[in-house]
Amino acid sequence: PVVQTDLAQTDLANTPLSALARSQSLVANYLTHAVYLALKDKVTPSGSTLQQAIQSNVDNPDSAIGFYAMDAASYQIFAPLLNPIIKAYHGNIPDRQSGLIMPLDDAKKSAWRFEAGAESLIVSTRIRTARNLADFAFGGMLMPKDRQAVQSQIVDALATLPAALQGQYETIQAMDEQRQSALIASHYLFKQGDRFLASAGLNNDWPNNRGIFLAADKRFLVWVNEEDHLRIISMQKGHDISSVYERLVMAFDCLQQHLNFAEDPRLGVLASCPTNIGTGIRASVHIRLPHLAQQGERLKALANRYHLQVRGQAGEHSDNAGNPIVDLSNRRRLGLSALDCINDLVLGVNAIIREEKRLS
Ligand code: ADP
Ligand code: CIR
Repeated sequence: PVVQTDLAQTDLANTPLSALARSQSLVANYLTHAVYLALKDKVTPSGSTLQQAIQSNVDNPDSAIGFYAMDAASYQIFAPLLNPIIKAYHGNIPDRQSGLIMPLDDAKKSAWRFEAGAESLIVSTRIRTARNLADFAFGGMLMPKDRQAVQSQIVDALATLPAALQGQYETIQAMDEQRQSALIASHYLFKQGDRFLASAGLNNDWPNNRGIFLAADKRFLVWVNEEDHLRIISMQKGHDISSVYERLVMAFDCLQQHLNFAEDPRLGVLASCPTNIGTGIRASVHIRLPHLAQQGERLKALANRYHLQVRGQAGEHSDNAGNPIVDLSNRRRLGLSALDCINDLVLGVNAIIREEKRLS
């Protein structure tokens, strides 16, 4: 149940924060009067404040979470607000986050089997992990010169990838519009941030110093300076999730030798959005569900039971009305290993496939 923030009853009702009284986000739920007073004058190393971190929620009362961290230190400084949000989203905060990205063992490999019939339902499989460089502000507070430095460090690291993963880095600025829309439509490239990201500062100086690295076979990608400094992505058509994961491990092992990622012993990798901390892993399938996709609430309830999230085929917050293909992904990323995140996906997708078959 949602406990409404008590801000509306106070003399803070005239601040922009009063907007939260109309929101059912996790921020609105946990930003009590006392927590607000304790945090309102704090300033983080990048110069950001609570006001900036929750601006996306103030502008967008329909936020589910409502918080964007502007730097790694925000996770300590705003802990009285963030800790309950993190627990509510991920389920717990571990004493230690381990197993960020690890090799796939044979036991897991054989456990990662999709239900019979998956081959005709699963269109494609993708695993991404989010990372930020420890020595810079996160995207919402990144100044143009620093965004450029982030991009150039990442491009240098990409040059060291093994031959099988080599490809090209393209800036969005250098792309013509046609190529940009074609890459977005084929699910490779990110679009300009939506209203949630815009209010968090993540579209500042768009599209400068943003881009995408695409391996020659288009099965390995890195997004630069989208919501996080890096989104490291492995994807391919079909449902061979072990191959998708093994490719991600190969790329990650190389990149982590050249880049210093923001991490916390308990919270794991740190990200702009608190939903992406821990392992940063979102493993997803695009899956054709002719029956369940038409029964949104039923699909969502089933997905919830298996710790999965349902998105539209064009990504988060996309309108998917009438589309039989949905995006299913693991919801929890903190307090479980990368392998466990993917286990969540496999178990949940199998249950959903069984239900879809029952309905057909
Ligand atoms: P994120 O980058 O956080 O994972 P989005 O939901 O914005 O989040 O998705 C980004 C892009 O990745 C979108 O174009 C989406 O369609 C694409 N995508 C996600 N999962 C898959 C998948 N399994 N197969 C193909 N494309 C995918
Ligand atoms: C929100 O609060 O709704 C947006 N800032 C997006 C949150 C991230 N989405 C998610 O659930 N993984």
